[in-house]
Amino acid sequence: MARKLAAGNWKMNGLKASLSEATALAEMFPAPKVDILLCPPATLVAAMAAALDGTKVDVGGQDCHPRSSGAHTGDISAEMLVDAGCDYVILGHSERRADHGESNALIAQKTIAATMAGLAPVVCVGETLDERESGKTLEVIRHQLSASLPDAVDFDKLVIAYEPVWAIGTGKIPTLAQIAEVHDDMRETLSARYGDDEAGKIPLLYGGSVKPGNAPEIFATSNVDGALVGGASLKAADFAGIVKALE
Ligand code: G2H
Repeated sequence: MARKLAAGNWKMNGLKASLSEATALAEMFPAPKVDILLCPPATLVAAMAAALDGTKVDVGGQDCHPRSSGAHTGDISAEMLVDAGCDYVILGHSERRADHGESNALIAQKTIAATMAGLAPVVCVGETLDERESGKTLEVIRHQLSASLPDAVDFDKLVIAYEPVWAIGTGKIPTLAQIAEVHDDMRETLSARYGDDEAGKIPLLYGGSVKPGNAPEIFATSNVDGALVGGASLKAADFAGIVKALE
């Protein structure tokens, strides 16, 4: 049985003042029944980790470099995220695949780097609208899973997030049947590669326009173990509604 995880992705939003939303969230969940994660922009990672130290809300980065150190201007390594207080890192988000040309092979290297540093990688996959409309969704997701994940992963830490690109920040979400179809197929694909026991431990998150109002039905869908939430994770009150729906 996979653990349940409510993960917030603040993307390029949030200044120091926003840390009060993170601490307010932690105060609302002193003993949560599910795992809670916030991934702020890099400038806030260390400050948020310090502010949430001793609480039940974990902190993660939104990306890491595949190497541990070196001449890579503007980049951050998995070791640096650990040093700043992170437990997780989001990898291969569709915005990084699109904005930074990240390939499946690069994401696999980053997943290895994160795993070796002791971070829990949240590896994102998802089809575009064109791919969905041409009936290629499952083929695309299977390929992304196959090529973005290394053979050696830590099954107690690895998390997968399914985020249809066309549902991100648009207010549109797939039907529950479409979410179930992809999540069931992801579980089968992971089982075929890693074995039923190991694949069964991997939380499969849905992401894309998750809100407190639609969270309960999404969490009741087959093989959905949580959510990766963008816009609705910025305010503690909104994100708390999603966490409660998962509990
Ligand atoms: C999808 C999601 C967070 P939003 O990217 O990863 O964003 O919830 O704003 O659609």
